[in-house]
Formats: sequence, C-alpha cells, structure tokens
Amino acid sequence: MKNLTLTFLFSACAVLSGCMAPVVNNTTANSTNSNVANANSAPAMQTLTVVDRPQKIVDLMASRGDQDNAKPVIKIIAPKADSTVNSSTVKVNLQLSGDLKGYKPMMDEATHTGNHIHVILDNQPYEAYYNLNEPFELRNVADGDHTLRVFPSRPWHESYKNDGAFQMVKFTVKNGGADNTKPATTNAGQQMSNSNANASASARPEGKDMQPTTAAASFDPKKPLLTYSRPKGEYKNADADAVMIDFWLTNGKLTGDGGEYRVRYTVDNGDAKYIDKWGPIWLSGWTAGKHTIRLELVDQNGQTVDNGGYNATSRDITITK
Ligand SMILES: [Cu+2]
Repeated sequence: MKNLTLTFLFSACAVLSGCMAPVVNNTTANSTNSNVANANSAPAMQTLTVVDRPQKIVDLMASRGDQDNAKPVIKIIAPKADSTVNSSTVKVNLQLSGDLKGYKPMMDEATHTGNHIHVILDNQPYEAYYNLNEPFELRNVADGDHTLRVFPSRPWHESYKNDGAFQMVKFTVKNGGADNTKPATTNAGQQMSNSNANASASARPEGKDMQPTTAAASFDPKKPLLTYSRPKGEYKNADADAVMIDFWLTNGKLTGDGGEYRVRYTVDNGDAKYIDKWGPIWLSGWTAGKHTIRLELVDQNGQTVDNGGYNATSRDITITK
C-alpha cells in the first residue's frame, strides 16, 4: 500500500510539475525530485491571462483598408463532395467569391506572410494555401474516407467567420497506392502519383505530405462541429508574447451568442477555461518550451459534444524566447 501511494504521488508530481515544481523543491528537495523536474520539458511556472488583441495586429488591420469587414465565400471545386479519388495525391481546387473588399490570398515574398486559406484534412493541423491560381496538393493521402475543411484566414491566421466562409466535403481515396520509390498505378495500369517527379522543390505545387489518417467513421457534417485552427507550430520572441486561440464553429452557437454550447480550452495541465462568444482570444504569459492546447466543444453541463472525436482536439506548440 505504501508503495502504491508513493507511486501515485510520484506520478502526480511529474504531471503537475508545471505548477508545483518550486514547492516540491522547497519542501522535499532531494535528487529524485530534482530529476523529475529536470526530466519534464514543461516550464516550471506559467500563468496565462487573456489579453487584448495585440497592438501590432490592430495596426495591421488599420493598414488593410476594409479587408477585415470582407465576407469571403469559399467553395471547394475539387475534390468534389462524395467523390472517389484514385490517387494518394489529392488535388485541391478552391474558388473564392463574395464581398471581398480587397481580400486576396497571396504570400508577400518579403515577409512570408499574407492572406491565405486554412486547409484541413480529417482532423490534422491545417495547411496554408496562398495562391489559389496555382495547384495545391495533399500528398500521400491514405486509402479510405476523408473530410476536407477550408476557410479563409488573415496574415495573422485569424479566420473569417461569416456565413459561407467555411466549406467541408467528404471524399474517398481508393487504390491510392502511395509509394515513395515508383509511380503508383491503378489496376488498369494507369500511372498516377509519382513522388519522384518533384524535380525541384520550387517547381513543386503548394501542398503537404499528409500523415496517414482517415475520417472518423462516426463524424457527421450536420452535427455541431468545432474546427481547431490556432495556435499551431512555433512562436518566437515577440510572436510568443500573445498567442491566439482561434476556431471555426459550424451547426451550433455559443451561449454568449444565443446558443447552447461553450468552448473549453485547457493548456498543459492547467485549469479548464471557457470561451462563450465566438471569436479569437489572445493568451499572454507563456514560458519557453512545449505546450499542449486542448479545445473542446461542450454543452452547458460541461459534457463534450461528440462528433467523431473532432470536437476535442489537442495540439502541441513550441514557445521560443
Ligand atoms: Cu494561417
């Protein structure tokens, strides 16, 4: 029994060291506890607070004319809804219309930023698509059913949230035959994707080699859906001062918008917090290192509203200072 208790405490310390490490060191400093603290890459102390939209984004918005009041409408031309793709390379073709007020996806070569579309396969992290006139590919897509979600985004990755700014299709890859050494062929011998064909990186279309996933079998596009968008990746120096949480919400409203749902967010092993009005929030107070952000769509009792697992998503980010 004593061993069990010790084991439990030891595990709890390891898990909670994000907030408990200094106390542990003060009260029971010994080599074992030091090792636990050192072995955990999570930072020692972190108090996150919700802060205003950063001034540099406010300034950026002012410099963009009326773009932030645009009502972009996005349409997935390819892959077609409920179509079957006989290739592990899925060509994505999007069409943007609506009241754009000058909004145009395009990367500024000098700053490597610009308006872009967030493209999400299944429930993987989004990929950015900048030039809609050029092809975009999802490569190495596994055989099976998939979902594709797209929505326009600003240079600082905040999504447009108007009606029509989000579209989703289901499609199926069949006999995709991903092969890294030679061209894949169909049963009829027709050549499809050839991953040796990328002669130079610059000639390669925008796109991304995807991790093997398939759509959740129980995912229902008509049910309430929380789409995780940000944060993602690495945040350095000034960009790490305030990190934005942003998401898309379909087929449901949050309590503060007259609906019945809440978005719960949890960072590392911290307390759960809630977003009750749909919009981005910025969190300040990050410590250097890896952090895990979890976003969940919950009802007013705090129960996750399930939709094939898509409504509870965790992502790791890295803060570098
Ligand atoms: Cu983005």
